[in-house]
Amino acid sequence: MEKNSKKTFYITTPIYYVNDVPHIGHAYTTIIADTLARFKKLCGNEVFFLTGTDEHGQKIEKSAAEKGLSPIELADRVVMRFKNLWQSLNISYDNFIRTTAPRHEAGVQKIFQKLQEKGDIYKGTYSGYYCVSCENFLSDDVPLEEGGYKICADCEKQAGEVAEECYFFKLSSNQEKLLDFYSKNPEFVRPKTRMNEVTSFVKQGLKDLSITRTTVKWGVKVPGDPKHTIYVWFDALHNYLTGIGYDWDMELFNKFWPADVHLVGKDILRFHAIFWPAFLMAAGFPLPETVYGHGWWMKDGTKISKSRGNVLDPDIILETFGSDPLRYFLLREVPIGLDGNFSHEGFLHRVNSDLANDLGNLVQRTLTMIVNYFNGRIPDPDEEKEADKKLREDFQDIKKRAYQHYEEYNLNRALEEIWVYINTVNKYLADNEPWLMAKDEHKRGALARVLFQAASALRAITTLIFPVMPESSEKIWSYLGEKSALTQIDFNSLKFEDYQPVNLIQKPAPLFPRVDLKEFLKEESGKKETGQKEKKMSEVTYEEFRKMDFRVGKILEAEKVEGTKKLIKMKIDIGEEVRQMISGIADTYSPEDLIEKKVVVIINLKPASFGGSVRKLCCWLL
Ligand code: ME8
Repeated sequence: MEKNSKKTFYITTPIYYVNDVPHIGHAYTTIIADTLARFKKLCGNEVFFLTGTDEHGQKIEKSAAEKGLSPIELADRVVMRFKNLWQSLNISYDNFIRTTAPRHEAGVQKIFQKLQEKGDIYKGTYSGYYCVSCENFLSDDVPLEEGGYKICADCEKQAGEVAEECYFFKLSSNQEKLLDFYSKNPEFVRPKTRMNEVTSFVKQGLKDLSITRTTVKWGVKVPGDPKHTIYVWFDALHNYLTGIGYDWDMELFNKFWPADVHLVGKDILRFHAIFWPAFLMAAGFPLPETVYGHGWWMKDGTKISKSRGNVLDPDIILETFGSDPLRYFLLREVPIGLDGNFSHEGFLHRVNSDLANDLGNLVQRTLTMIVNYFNGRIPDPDEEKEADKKLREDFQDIKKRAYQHYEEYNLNRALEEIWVYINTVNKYLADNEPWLMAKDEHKRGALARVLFQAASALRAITTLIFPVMPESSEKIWSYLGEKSALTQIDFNSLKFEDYQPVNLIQKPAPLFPRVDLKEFLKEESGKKETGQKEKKMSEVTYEEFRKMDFRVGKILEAEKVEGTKKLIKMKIDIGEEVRQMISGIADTYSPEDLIEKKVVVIINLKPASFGGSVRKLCCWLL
């Protein structure tokens, strides 16, 4: 889509709730968005990729209280977990929006006021049933249970009755406009099957929507009537405007809005396909191109979710495999519109067969042979033969098909096609047997030809897989002796023939080590058990307690310890001296958040093996 005559592409993920830590489901949406953003960049688009966190509302208020924290303390902690996970997964977002950011809050208030002035918002009284877990009002036709509550169809939790004064948004008056818009823009909701779901819901009739609460304190205040807080979905959906500059950088905003695609799970499609365009129409904004509702990852037939208590922690997989195998698996295993079942067996099967065997072997043997037989630089190859020509021509064909699949968000199909080609190249090597050619002095030219073809194919493949597997692609790219950054390549003009025989090839390190299922499961359950044991702390005697020398200190400096995931090094003023200490808290705090904070420190803890005068720190932030 071209906006303001520039080729821009604006993609968003949902902003995730901060009531609990991220899981595979959140990782999935964000990986899809990252892959599409990277692909669009390779195709020469100017891309803006927005993600973030949804931090207001009753659900967060309640979770924070249960944990003995203020809502913002809980949000700060969980935001770090999200940001760390995105870093581990190589997520290349352009902005991370938090709904507690003042400029977001100001933008939401401005739009609220605008709608009020236009008469799209009015005051009334709401009474009905509210699901805190989904932050959603239940429709009247949901049956009332004996205990005086209703059951939310989405999360199967109890929804209690609420009756309070509130402001309503005139959703009902948008019904015909929405239906008209859907019929003129059949691509607005994708995959297509979900469009029917949305239209039939709207056709059943839309009631006005309560968009403020007086019993929820944790939220954006209604301008001029601060006893009301703005309904969390009204607040959250507007992140797609405030995250791209609305009300603080209108040039940026006008450049990228409307969004090309809001990527969401099918659980929140209705909020995005009904409420969101209605809010936008009322406020006079152009509407987004597409809302894509992807399927769910399930475990043993049940949706993976915090409320169902069956979440999978991506960190355990990431520690063993790094980011690319997880990115590859999630995108390769199922079409994004459908549900998928996550199993470790399925994951390891893919990693071992597609990555270690097919791609890993191709990289290893091609590059190792070039290093072993030609000291890393391929001499003048012989003239192309029929099989070489076919390998080259097949690539153009695969590239065209992969492009089409990426464009249509058929990521599993794109990978499937690319893997067919990877195996064509593996077969080309097996047919030509360069390892036998290497034994014959008269076949140096032929050997150079075959390895040159294989290296050219590998370079081309690397570009095709880059959006999905950025880390491995960049490694292969540098082993191939490429000087320019892979991100500088233009997908559309990429050719098989672009490879230069002058490059100096390096011997590759294994990219995807094979992992045995039994060993992995043993290791994984070990990690889980350790986590559980850590929670059940052993008791200390009074004598032991008395030995500890507690002091209150102030953090003067803080920085992440390079090469570690969790460690932060700090200088702490404890009165009589300034101590250097280390603590494994980087997944909860960022160094800049720690400066000037007060901490309780045990100053006589035995120094751990961090060297020098740095001690491990046992501390509690005050
Ligand atoms: O709904 N499979 O936040 P949330 C696939 N704050 N994707 C999954 C998934 C699963 N099992 N579980 C979660 C919210 N997701 C609101 C959004 S946007 C203005 C506000 C992904 O933390 C999927 O994208 O509950 C789903 O829509 C989202 O996480 C829900 O995240």
